[in-house]
Formats: sequence, structure tokens, C-alpha cells
Amino acid sequence: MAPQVQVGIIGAGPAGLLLAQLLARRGIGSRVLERSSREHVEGRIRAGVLEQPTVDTLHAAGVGERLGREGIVHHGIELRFGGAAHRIDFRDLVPGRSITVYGQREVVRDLIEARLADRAAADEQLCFEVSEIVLEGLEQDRPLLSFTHQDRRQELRCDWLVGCDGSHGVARHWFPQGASRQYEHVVPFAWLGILAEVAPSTEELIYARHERGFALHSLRSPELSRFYLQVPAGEEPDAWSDQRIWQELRTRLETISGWRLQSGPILEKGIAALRSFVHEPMRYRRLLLAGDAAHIVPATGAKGLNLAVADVRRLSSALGDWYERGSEVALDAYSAACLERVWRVQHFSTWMTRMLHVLPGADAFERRVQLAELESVVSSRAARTVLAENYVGLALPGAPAA
Ligand code: RFL
Ligand code: PHB
Repeated sequence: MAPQVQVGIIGAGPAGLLLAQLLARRGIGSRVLERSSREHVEGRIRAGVLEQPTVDTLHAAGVGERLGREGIVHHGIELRFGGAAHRIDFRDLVPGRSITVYGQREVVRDLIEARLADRAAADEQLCFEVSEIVLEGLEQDRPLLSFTHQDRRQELRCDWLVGCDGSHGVARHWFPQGASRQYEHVVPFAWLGILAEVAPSTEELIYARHERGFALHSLRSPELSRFYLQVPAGEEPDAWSDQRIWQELRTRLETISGWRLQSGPILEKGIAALRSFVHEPMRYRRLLLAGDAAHIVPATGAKGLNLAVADVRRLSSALGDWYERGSEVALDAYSAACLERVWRVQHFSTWMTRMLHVLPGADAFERRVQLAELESVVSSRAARTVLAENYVGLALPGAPAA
């Protein structure tokens, strides 16, 4: 007989690791199977902006200690265009709500440390460098996973299987043909992202729309800054020398009189495609999806990680109901409840993306209309409030507590 586990989780990104951690706190056992090495998983930079419910969930999961110490709470962002800066003031527009700047890399490191500190979980329950995962018996109650780990073929029978394997994962391909629908939209440009060893030149994030393209000034700590530049799709990082990057950042960001951008050594450089994707539904029998495995949003709204955490918060509570009370009601509602948030966030991320980037092929008229839209947003309290409400995180009805 194959060994058994209550919940099998594919992928050790934020979604998979947090799910394992939240389940463990309810006394539910899991096994996380990750394709890459621990070093690789801990090295990825990616997101930096956490909504308040995300921060609350990380605290509730017992991984909030360093986040509480090092996370930087922000009460606004700046929109910069047409030679002027406009603040979106959260204190004024959405009182009591804020965001926290804390890198995804740190979230992942904290979660891995917590999982490995759980003695029962170490090695046995968090496996890196797993390959050739195959699923059988999805039509039965307890599907069987087989995979290769440390040169050994192994089997595992699970009550539930959760695909947290990101945008290039395998789990969603296990839905039978005809049981799902996919929506995909390719954004016709990419982001060049850098991490630089220099104090941020700003206290709050700056989203800049410039005739040459979008630029974003973000940060990680008092000593580390993060920047993004809109670049053509398919661009190679080698086309961008450090000098060219700083020059372009200056051009797109130094549009306010007296404001100067400080530069420093570039520690990391990478190109990320922007795209939108939704896989509906997020459940088929005993197989569930969470995070980027089910949905991807363009990064302009800073929402991908927060959506993954919202899925996992709901899923851990629904699985808790099933194990603790034998109720499947919340699991039955899981997909529809998550997708409601997903589509709202797709709308916000698409809106921010279209409003702030130079859209290839846009004519002079369309560019002027884009500037007029930005003017309308910053000059209307109602429009600023919509932006702020979405940016700090939508409070949708029926969300389970962390
Ligand atoms: P991840 O992080 O991609 O993790 C999936 C894991 O699954 C593994 N895997 C497999 N394991 C076993 N077998 C297989 N066959 C497997 N296939 C894949 C992978 O190795 C990986 O470890 O997905 P997850 O956990 O759903 O987390 C989602 C977030 O990573 C993502 O949404 C965010 O990074 C998006 N994002 C942002 N989100 C925010 O909330 N705020 C931000 O400020 C923000 N900025 C960003 C971003 C994403 C970016 N990029 C690079 C796309 C900025 C950028 C530039
Ligand atoms: C980041 O700091 O990585 C970041 C911030 C805001 C975004 C996207 C990425 O919209």
C-alpha cells in the first residue's frame, strides 16, 4: 500500500508553503512536492507589496515575526505623469487601511524556515528537487501521486491534492478535457526589473507614466531599491547595460522639478512578461488549484501574491471544515468565491496597466485620452477612492478570517 497523506501540495511558492503552514496549525498533515532546489526557490525576487489581509494571514500562520520588524507600512502611493506628482492618500481615502512593503523572497524564506522547524515536517513533508509527478485515480476518492525524489520513484495517496505550482505548473492540465475553461490575454510589452543597492529616493512607491514608457520606483528596505521599466516584449536583459537602465529610469522618473534619482550597484536584473490568465473552475473532484496555477495578473496592480494568499486562506479554512466537521459546503463554494475576487482583481490590474503604460500602436489621440484619464482619476476624490480601495485590497463579503 502506498504511504498516505491528508493533503498533497504541488509547488513550494508562497501559495503551497503557506497552505502547508496553515493546515499544520489545524493539525492537518500535508506533503509539499517542489520541482526546484531550496536555493532557487529562496532566491526568486518578485513581489513586494502586501495587502493588510495578507499581513494578517502571515501573522495568523505564525510567520509574522520578522515581517512585523522589517516590513515597512505605507499609507499612500504616488502617480507621476505630465510633469506633476499626485499622491493617492490611503489615510484620507480608505482610513485604517494600508499596505506593507516586504519582499516575496522574505515571505518564502520565513515560511520555509517555519516548515523545517516543525520537526514532523522537515524533509519528510517538504521535498525539493522532485521530478516526474504523475497523478492517477482522480475519478476516485483518494488520488495517487507518483514522483521521483532523491533518485527514487515514490507513491503517495492523498485525500486532497492542491496544485500550487504557478503559471507553468502541471496540475491544471490534470483537469479532464471539457472540465475547465481558460481565459488568456497577452500584454504586448514586458517589465525589466532591477534590485539596486541604494537607498530609495522616495518614501512611497512611484508609478510613472512617461512618453517613453512606464517606470516604477519601489523598495525593499532602507538600503535596497527595486525598479521596473516597461520594455518591448521579448527584450533580452543583455540589451540593457547598467548605464542604460539608470539613464532610462532618470528620464522617466526625474520629471518633477528638484526631484533626483539616486543610483547604485545593480544586484539583480531580469525581464518578466506581463499577462492575464484565469482557469475556471479551480476545483475538479479532489483536485484544487490555488495562486498563479489558476490565475495570473499583470504586476502593475501588485496583486498576484495577495490573490494567492486569499485563495489559500479560504482553502485552509474549507479543508479545516471538512476534516473537523465533515462539511464539504465551503469546499463546494471555494472556486466560485475565489474567482469572484480574481475577476475583480483582473479588472483593477488591467485598468492600472492600460492607464500607465505606453500601449504599442496607440496613436497621438489615444495617448492624449490616456493622459485625460489620469487627470480624471487624480482630480476626482471618488476615482482616487476606487484606486485606493483596490490597491489596499478589496474587502469582499464572506471572506474567512485569517
Ligand atoms: P509561484 O511563486 O510561481 O510558485 C509555484 C511553485 O511551483 C513550482 N512548480 C512545480 N513544482 C513541482 N512540480 C512541478 N511540475 C512544478 N511546476 C512549478 C515552482 O518551482 C514554484 O516554486 O506561485 P504562487 O505560490 O502561486 O505565488 C504567486 C506569486 O509568486 C506571484 O503571484 C507574484 O510574484 C506576482 N507578483 C506580485 N504580486 C503581488 O502581490 N505584489 C507584487 O508587488 C508583485 N510583483 C509579481 C511582482 C510577479 C512578478 N513576476 C516576476 C512575474 C513583480 C514581478 C516582476
Ligand atoms: C515590487 O516592489 O516588486 C512591486 C511593487 C509594486 C508593483 C509591482 C511590483 O505594482
